[in-house]
Amino acid sequence: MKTLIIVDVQNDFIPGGSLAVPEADQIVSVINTVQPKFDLVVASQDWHPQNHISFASNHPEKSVFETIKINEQTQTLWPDHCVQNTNGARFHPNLNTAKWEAIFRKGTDPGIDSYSAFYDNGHLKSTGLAGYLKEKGASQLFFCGLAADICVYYSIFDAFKEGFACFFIEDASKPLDVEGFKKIKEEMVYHGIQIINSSEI
Ligand code: VGL
Ligand code: ZN
Repeated sequence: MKTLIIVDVQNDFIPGGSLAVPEADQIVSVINTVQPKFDLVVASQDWHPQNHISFASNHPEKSVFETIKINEQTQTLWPDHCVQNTNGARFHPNLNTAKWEAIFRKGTDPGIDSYSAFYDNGHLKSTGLAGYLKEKGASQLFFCGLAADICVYYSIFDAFKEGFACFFIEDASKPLDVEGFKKIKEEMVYHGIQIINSSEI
């Protein structure tokens, strides 16, 4: 069963948003084109409270994109983004949501960040996505969205560890850091995650 997981295609990650991913607007029509090819479509939504620990604005001595240590973990400090119930947290207005069966929200706990659609960054709490997909009988998971090198990447690796066959749809995703993403793609190939284009689905 082919399942599409659309990661964080939200206004704050689109050019003009507070944490814009270059060329992110270009993937919206690609995602809309591929959705009918799937048996199941779900999405994740970054959904932070204003006092979220990942916001540089909540650490007065620190600046945006600096890293800090929280409970032994490295945390990048981001501009405020995807604040619950704001326009920046909404999905891109042209994204077709008609086929989505469920939306999994993440990053809601003020004290811990959550890049993956499956688990928070400390792997302490699950969003329920893995159990949901298993109950639905999903076997092949296709990932797309934003940012390819952060939330898509963490989601794919969690899914891979859960035993799902994973595919990354390259032309339906964009990274924040194009250079750094080259290494991540090598890591994907090494682990048997297939990198494909939307035309191959
Ligand atoms: C993301 C940074 C912080 C993402 C979310 O969706 O890739 N990146 N929060
Ligand atoms: Zn976030």
